[in-house]
Parts: sequence; C-alpha cells; structure tokens
Amino acid sequence: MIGLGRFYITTAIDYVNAKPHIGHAYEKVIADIIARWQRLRGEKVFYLTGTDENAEKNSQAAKEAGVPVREFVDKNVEFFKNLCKTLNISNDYFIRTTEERHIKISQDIFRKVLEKGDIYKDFYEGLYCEGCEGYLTEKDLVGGKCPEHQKPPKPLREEAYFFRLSKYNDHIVKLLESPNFVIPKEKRNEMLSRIKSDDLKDLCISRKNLYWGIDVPDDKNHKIYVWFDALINYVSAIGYPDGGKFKEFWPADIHLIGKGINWFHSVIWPAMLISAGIKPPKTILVHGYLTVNGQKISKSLGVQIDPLEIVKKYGADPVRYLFAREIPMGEDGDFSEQALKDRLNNELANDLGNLLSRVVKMIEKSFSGNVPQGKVDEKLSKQLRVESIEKYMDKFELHNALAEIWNFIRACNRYINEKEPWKLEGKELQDILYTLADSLRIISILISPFIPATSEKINEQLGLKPGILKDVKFGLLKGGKIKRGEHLFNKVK
Ligand code: ME8
Repeated sequence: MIGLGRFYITTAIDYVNAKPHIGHAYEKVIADIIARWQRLRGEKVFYLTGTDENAEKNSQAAKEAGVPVREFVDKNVEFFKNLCKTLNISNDYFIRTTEERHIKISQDIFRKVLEKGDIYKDFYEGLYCEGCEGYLTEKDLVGGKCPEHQKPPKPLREEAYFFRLSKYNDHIVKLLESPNFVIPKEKRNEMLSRIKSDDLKDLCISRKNLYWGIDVPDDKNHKIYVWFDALINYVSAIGYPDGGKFKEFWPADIHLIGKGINWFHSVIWPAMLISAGIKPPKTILVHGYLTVNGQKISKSLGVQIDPLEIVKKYGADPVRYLFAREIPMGEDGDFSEQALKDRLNNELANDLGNLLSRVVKMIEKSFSGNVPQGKVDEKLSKQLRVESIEKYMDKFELHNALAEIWNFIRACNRYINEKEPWKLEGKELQDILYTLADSLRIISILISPFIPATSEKINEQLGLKPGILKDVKFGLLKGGKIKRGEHLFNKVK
C-alpha cells in the first residue's frame, strides 16, 4: 500500500488559440486526482501540465485577432494558468513550449535523431489538417473532411524532413502489446489494428516558410513540426538529459491524454524516444471526450461552457467531483449543469455536508466541543472497504472509488439514524460520537484527492491535521477540539 517511489504524471499541453474549454478542465482535474492519490500513498510525485505554443493554429488565431502572435499566446496562457489555480490543480510545473530551455532541448533531440540516421530530407506531398496540426491520408477522411475537425485538409507539396517511423513498426507493435502500455484496452486495440492494417509510414516532421515555431537545427528555412516539439515537453520540462528531475522521474508513469491524440502518444512518441535513446513512458492513459448538454463542444456552434465561469458559480470541488464521479475513464461523458446541481445537492450537501454538521453539533452539545475518546463500533467501521477503493484507484476507476467512499458516508448517516444518539448519554454516547468523528477523519483523507478544499474544511472543523493513506485505520483519532464552521456546501436550485 505504501510506495516510496517516484511518480511522474503529465497531461497533454493545450493549444492556446482560444480560451480553455471544459475538456481541458476535465483532463487537468483527472490528472490532479491521480497525482494527489499517489502523494497520499506516500509517493514522491511530479505533476506536469502546460501549453503547446508553437502551433500554426495559435499563429492563425493571433492573425485573426490582429495581435502579434507572441503577445497573443502570452495573454492566452494566463487563462490556462488561471484555470489550474481556480480548479485547485497541484501541478509541480507549468511548461510553455516557447521557453528557451524547451526550444533548445527540442533541437537537441532533433539533432540526435538526425545523427542516428532516422531523419532524412525528401519531398512531402499530401494533405494537411490545420486543426490536427497533422498530415492525413485519404483513409483518414470522412466525406473528404477530417473527422475530428470537420474541415477538408489542404493539399501540400514541399521539401521536408522525415522521421523514419517505419523502422520502428515492430518495436511499437511489441510495446502496444505489452500490458498496461495503453489503458484502457479498447484504446490500445484501436492503435494496434491501425498499425496491423497498414504498416507505419515515415512521418513528415518539418514545415517550410512558417514564421512561427522552432527552427530545424542549422536550417532556418524549416520549422520543426509542432507535434515533434510538443511531445518533447514531457522530457524538456524535467531537464533532459542531465537534470536531476529527469534522472529522478523519467520514464513517466502516466501521460493522461484525450482519445483524439492517442496515435501521437502511443505510436509516434515512443518511436521518437527509442530513436533518441530514451526510455518510453510506462503508460498512456486515454480519456474520452466531454460533450456539453449532449452536444460536441464547438466554438462555431456556440456549444461550450467556460470552465472558469462554472467554477466561479459552483466552486471547484463540485466540478471536480462531477468529473470524477460521472464519467468512467476512457468513456465519453456529458457535462450538464443539471447533473452538477443534482450531485452537489444530493451527494455533497446532503450526504457529506449533513454528516459533518450533525456530528459537529452533537459533539458541541454533549461534550462542549471536545471530541470524546471511545471505542470504535466495528459494525460501522467494517463497512469501509479500503482495499476495494485502492483497487479501483489502481485501475483508474475513479468513479467506482468515489461510489465506494460514498457508500461509507451513507452508512455513517444511517448509523446516526439508527442509533439516535440524541437520546443517549454516557459511555454509549461517547463511543458513538468517537466512531463518527474517527470516520469523518478517515473520510476526509479518502476524499482529499478528489475534493481537496472540502477535506481541508472538514479537518478545520474537527481540529485535525491532514492525514495520508496509512492513517486510514480506525481508532487513531486522539481527542481534538471542534470548531464549527459554515456548511460544507450550499444547495442550489
Ligand atoms: O491536442 N473532452 O491540444 P488541445 C475532453 N496541443 N478532452 C478533450 C476534449 C473534449 N471535448 N477536446 C480535447 C492538443 N480534449 C495538443 C496536445 S500534447 C503533447 C499536445 C483533450 O488543446 C485533448 O484530447 O486540442 C487533449 O488531451 C487535451 O484536451 C488538449 O487538447
């Protein structure tokens, strides 16, 4: 149960051509829950997120806005940083791919792969989708359009650098076949069947005549293809090749990404790494897409929710809770304000909020706010199935872990209803209130990765210090002075 190891988790880095959407918020929150859970287990964690700034689409958007591109990205990055702050994201670093360090390391890796003989110059002729910042084949198109961006790709012919991706075909197949390289399995199978139906082709990794982007080393006429530089963020941010953090944390334990960019992470990235003599990451964890009220997020159709607004209105914890509780890992899910309100009112305010306020009030009334010592009621404590929560977390079934925690919260409420402590006194009452206070201490630990601010509020009201997973054992609570605070959650209409 207790790890003493290192745990490195990353999210994708976001394009800054527009403000963040709810999908960006979702990804950061899920990674944050996993990062916080690992810290709770006693691991030393490094959590990385950031922005993908060298993309042509950022420069296009700046042009449309009539703002110099650097100014434009500098301004938009703030929304993403602010999103992290607002959502209580515990990232250890926020990488921007316009950082000098990242530019240098991207060029170093390009050079390394070139020297290995895995990069060559040729002519590229094909279809380029600006939305994907990627080249498509006829096979990828649906009705002549990129299925992801609903736009026809542009034909392109230019001299370019190519990466010998084909050389790594068998290596990548083997990697994909190894257990847990891509989670969930269905997402792994998608990649495998794509490779098996059509062997890997070499990949064009430069663009000509672009103003914005990272120069190909020793060739200013070409910019490095944005995906080649973007993926490198995962190692540049921790100081590849000599930095202490790189030595400590690489290979990454988890790259958390959305399903649309699985190919880049499960196929292209490991091939780049192997070529550069760097170990591939351990796991690519793929999440599904969020819709808003059942519709695909679309700026042009006005289907979007500003995550910053929604957090301002409901608070970070209800939004975090909804993301983790509502959408099983790997599946698509819907974000609706109604679902958020329902979960906030029922599960957060009623189940958890009321449990705390009932217990706090009873301890105030009967023991002047001093938590009594007592004996834990095993009938209640047995209803907490910690091993099962841990198993769910190991499998990234966050929704099941939360359901399991909530089973226990409800069991505590039922326990109060059954025991009717307000009719009791003496030793019997002491034991019941001790059992409940100790249960709340444990609940506070278990919910802390999901809803950290709420966990802190519970600790404040119970006069507790934050605990870690090894403190999830009944009977550890030693006294304490209650400090009644506000309701954990206010119900909304
Ligand atoms: O793809 N629901 O950036 P991005 C959930 N810069 N997640 C979603 C989503 C949705 N509706 N739409 C997108 C990029 N995402 C690249 C990544 S990584 C080296 C470079 C996810 O801003 C998407 O799949 O378009 C990705 O994981 C993340 O949001 C950023 O998307």
